[in-house]
Amino acid sequence: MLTSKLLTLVFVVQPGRVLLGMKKRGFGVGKWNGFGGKVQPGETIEEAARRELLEESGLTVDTLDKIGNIKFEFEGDTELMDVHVFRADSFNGDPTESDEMRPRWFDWESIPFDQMWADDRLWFPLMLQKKTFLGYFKFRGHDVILQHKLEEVDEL
Ligand code: 8OG
Repeated sequence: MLTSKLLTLVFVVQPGRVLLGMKKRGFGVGKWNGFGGKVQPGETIEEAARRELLEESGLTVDTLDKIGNIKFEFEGDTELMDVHVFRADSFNGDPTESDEMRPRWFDWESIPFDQMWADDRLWFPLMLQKKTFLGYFKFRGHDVILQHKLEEVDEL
């Protein structure tokens, strides 16, 4: 039977550029990604998203928009990762390196997909166009997508 783990993922987006962080340790080390992590007991998903964004990038935001939900299955693993994706179009503070992440702005034209999770190049265009989406990806190891579904939805 599959169990699932709730996670968050936040992208700070400005006209023409997006803030990514280089993951310095743990799951996804060496990849550029948004900011996020596990939802802790007693927290809402949005509270967790704000906490991780602050811990990993030093930023706070006034508004977080729910933009996607992606479920990841890893072959041979019974725990599904249920990732709630948010987007913020304005922020407070200066992006600051943390133990976990080294933040950097990327132009939309030069997003480093070769150094990101393989699924990201499929749904990033939707996220950048503010389209809401549902996704499912089954991985073999951390690089090979065995199966996937991705659909745009009116609301989450
Ligand atoms: O707490 P931890 O850093 O382990 O949380 C993992 C983070 O990685 C969390 O923000 C969710 C995110 N994440 C996955 N899989 C994928 C993926 O395939 N693409 C992207 N962009 N992020 C992912 O767990």
